[in-house]
This record gives sequence, C-alpha cells and structure tokens, in this order.
Amino acid sequence: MTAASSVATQAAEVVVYGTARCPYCVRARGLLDRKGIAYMDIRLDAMPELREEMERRSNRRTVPQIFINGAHIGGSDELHHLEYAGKLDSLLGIG
Ligand SMILES: N[C@@H](CCC(=O)N[C@@H](CS)C(=O)NCC(=O)O)C(=O)O
Repeated sequence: MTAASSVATQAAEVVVYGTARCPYCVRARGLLDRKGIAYMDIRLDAMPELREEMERRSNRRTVPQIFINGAHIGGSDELHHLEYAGKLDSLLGIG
C-alpha cells in the first residue's frame, strides 16, 4: 500500500470548537487525528468571540462541541460513543 492510498478519503466537513488544553478537547482531537480526519479547529482560547457562536449552535456551554456536516454531534464522550458503536465512519464519509 502506498502512503497516498492509506489516507482516508473524507467527504464530511468537521468543526471542533474547543480550547488548547481541556482534556476532553485533547481527547476528541486525538480521536479525529488518529483517524486521519481533517477538521476546522476553532480554539476558543485564541478566539473567545466565537464562544457565543458555539453556544448558540450547540445549546451547550462546555467544550468541545463537535459538528459534522453542520449537524451537532455533541462533545468528546458522544464522539467516542459514535466510534464505539461503529457509526462514526459513515458520518465522516469514510465508512
Ligand atoms: N461530557 C463532556 C464534558 C466536557 C467538559 O466537561 N469540558 C470541560 C472542559 S475539559 C468544560 O467545558 N468545563 C466548563 C464547564 O463545565 O462549564 C464531553 O465529553 O465533551
């Protein structure tokens, strides 16, 4: 297998609102990174003005909040539950 063919082809747009050090954010980004998923990494510690947008879109105040193709997935726990249930890859367009 060549390096190019081992890279997952990703159809989905993924957005993660989070902060640099929060453990749940690190865990969520880690899962996406391990799966080779590209995502828009919105760091609220660097861009606090976007926290209101996250809260409005998710109706939640904790970080991270994750969206796939504009649909709210939830936080790190929900992202991992989707993975363990075998449902994440199809949402990401790699299944
Ligand atoms: N179950 C949530 C927990 C998220 C969470 O507790 N995040 C912390 C930061 S690591 C937070 O936002 N704390 C602030 C608060 O609870 O208001 C998840 O899996 O994302």
